[in-house]
Amino acid sequence: MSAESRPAIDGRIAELDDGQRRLLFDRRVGDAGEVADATRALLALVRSEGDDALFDFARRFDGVELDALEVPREKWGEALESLDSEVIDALTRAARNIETFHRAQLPSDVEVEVEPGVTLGRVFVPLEAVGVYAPGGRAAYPSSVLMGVVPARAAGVKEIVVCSPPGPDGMPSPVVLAAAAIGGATRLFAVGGAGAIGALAFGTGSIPRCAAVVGPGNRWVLEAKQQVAGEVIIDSPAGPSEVLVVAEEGCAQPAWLAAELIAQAEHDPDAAVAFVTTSPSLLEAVRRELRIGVAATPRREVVAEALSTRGALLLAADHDEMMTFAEAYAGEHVVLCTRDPRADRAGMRTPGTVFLGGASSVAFGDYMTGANHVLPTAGTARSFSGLSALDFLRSYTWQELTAEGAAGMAGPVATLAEAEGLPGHATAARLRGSKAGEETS
Ligand code: HSO
Ligand code: ZN
Repeated sequence: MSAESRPAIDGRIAELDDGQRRLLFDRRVGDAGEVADATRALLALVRSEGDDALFDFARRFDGVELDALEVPREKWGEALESLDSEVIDALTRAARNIETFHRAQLPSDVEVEVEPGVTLGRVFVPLEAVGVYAPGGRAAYPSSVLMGVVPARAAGVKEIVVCSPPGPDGMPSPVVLAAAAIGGATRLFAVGGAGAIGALAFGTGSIPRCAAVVGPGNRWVLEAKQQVAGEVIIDSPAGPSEVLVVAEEGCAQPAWLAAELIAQAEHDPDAAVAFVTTSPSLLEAVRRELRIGVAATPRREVVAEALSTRGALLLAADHDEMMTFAEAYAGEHVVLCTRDPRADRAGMRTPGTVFLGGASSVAFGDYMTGANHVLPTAGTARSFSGLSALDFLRSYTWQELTAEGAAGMAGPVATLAEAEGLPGHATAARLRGSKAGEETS
């Protein structure tokens, strides 16, 4: 095998050593030590100086002198016109599917009478304003803009604010503008980095304060999101992309399986891609296809680096060992090309998202199926879920007691209140518990 496509790990699961297990299961990258202090200082400036700080950051970090932070509507229109109509059509179709799937997930309100005369409810309401961050440069993925904006719209959020760094012309990239327009964003600002996260979380003279801030970004953006997390909702920590392909003999073509690994590896030299099978001959075939695919891809450097740093080709002793590994891996994307992918899926609790069967490439989900591609990585899928319309809703409860309900509860409530040494509570309950009119006259 050429050095280019050799994965960091290639062998039997049972024979993995401690270092290899750590590489597979501890996939956090970097540590934000020195970034944290710098970010804290930037956020403090946004909080104290608002827009002035943002104009200053544009000068310092983006090298542009901005006249205004907000990008006017006519510029969104110009961006739409500048793009290939096939790109517009594809984005529009993606937005429609995201909307359909996310609307279908909206929770229902609850109303239940827990005791006679005691009725409780829980209602869901959309957040007032939501911020979606879109990175600039090569990471300016219009698909990710849709993944933040459309679910917010599906949840009923009125103000959907996109922030993205200005290019040399003072404008975010046209694909970001177009995706914001197609997705249904309401306002757009040429503001990037930690400054944008602070502006969305705290509000400034021109940027509305948002109750949730989502979207991918570089280390400063991620750190800034962590630092504002106590004040606003943020999406789950999404690091470098990852995929675990789980396959059995005869269930998918080796070239398709290798293509899944290459596709996610091309995102990032830190991407984590792994393949696990019970079949030695399938393993060998995928090894060969990987070699061919890596040699052919224009993004060879990124792919080869990802493979040699965190890539793994693994042989499981049996189906059980294979699925136990998949569960422990807690991958952002899990592809199940097994004899009964639905049954295997039903046994899993830790994936970010699962693709069932050979035709179901992650690429479809990355762009167009309508499921969200903002997903927990680095094993955080054990605790976190992918982005959904739920992230843009909050709920509150309501409680209604009739005279009968109050009469039934007053005694025991007074008992508990007195046991806690809170006589005021006991009185408030007893007053309602006595017969109507007796206490009011
Ligand atoms: N696979 C990425 C999402 C993406 N893919 C955007 C293409 N564009 C999330 O891990
Ligand atoms: Zn992708």
